[in-house]
Amino acid sequence: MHPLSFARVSRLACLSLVCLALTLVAAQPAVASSWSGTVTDESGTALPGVEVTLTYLMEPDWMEWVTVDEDLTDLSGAYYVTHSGFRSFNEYELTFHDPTGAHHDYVAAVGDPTDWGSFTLDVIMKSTDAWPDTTPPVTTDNAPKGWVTTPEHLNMAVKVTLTATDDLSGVAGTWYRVNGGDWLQGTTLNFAIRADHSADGIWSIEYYSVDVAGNVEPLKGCYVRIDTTEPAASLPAVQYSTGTVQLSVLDDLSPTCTVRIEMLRSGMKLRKHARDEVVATFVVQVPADGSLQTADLPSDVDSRWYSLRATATDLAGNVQATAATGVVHFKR
Ligand SMILES: [Ca+2]
Ligand SMILES: [Ca+2]
Repeated sequence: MHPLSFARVSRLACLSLVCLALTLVAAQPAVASSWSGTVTDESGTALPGVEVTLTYLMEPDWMEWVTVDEDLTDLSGAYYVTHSGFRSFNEYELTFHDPTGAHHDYVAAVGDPTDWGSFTLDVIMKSTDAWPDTTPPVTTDNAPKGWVTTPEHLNMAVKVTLTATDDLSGVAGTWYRVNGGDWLQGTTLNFAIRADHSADGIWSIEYYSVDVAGNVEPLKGCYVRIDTTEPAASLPAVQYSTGTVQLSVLDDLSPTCTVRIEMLRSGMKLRKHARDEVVATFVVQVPADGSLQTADLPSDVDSRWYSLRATATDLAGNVQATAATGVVHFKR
């Protein structure tokens, strides 16, 4: 046997390192989720031949449910479904269908991308003969109760999840529509929030669910209100007053705004080197449609010139960043 040359040993060593690296890459576990368990009837008897389907509500086409894996339960009622890849989905569901029709379909709304790993889910499928189901499902929403504003939510989305439950036959599906549009089937709605304010608005959501027995839930509803735009108060440059000031406020979504008005002892008759000094502050609630409004001045201010600063706050809590300014000559 020939002794190995140094060059050949080096080449073999390099090759071994490459093989080792490839092995390490191959051994790296793919990002995957899997669900397994058994399907039985109410008496605990295994149900073979049940169709198990794993579906994802995909992004960016988040209206579309996509089947990613299917399995049939074996003789012991066991199933296994899995998915590998990235977390490019919003929500997933496991559905169980008994093709013999002897048992109600079962839908497990099992979660969102934060769930990632191996899960066990044992399912009891109820007999279609057991009880007549005359009660519709109950659906709830998790829409935010108040306004969604800037800045902490910018460039994100408000996600509303509809959760339906049904005691007997199980939920067959949930439908919703936004602002009276087309009815769509699904349980997840996303409302964008954009830094350029282009997604501001008020959306009304109507929804209902139907159970496997065909009972239809009465319509329910909720709102998503997104306002990332600050209101704008404005003042006439110069006004003469015997007890009131005029102002106007504009906001796209709030019908009224709160305006804080400061009166400063300065303005057109400002003494040289005198500093602005706030002598009175008052708050008024006015329509935010841009129309000219009149507010009473505090009763205890002296007759003289004042600078005015007005800052509006809309119903969502957005505050005008740059105060409106003007001057007023007040004389009783
Ligand atoms: Ca029912
Ligand atoms: Ca606003």
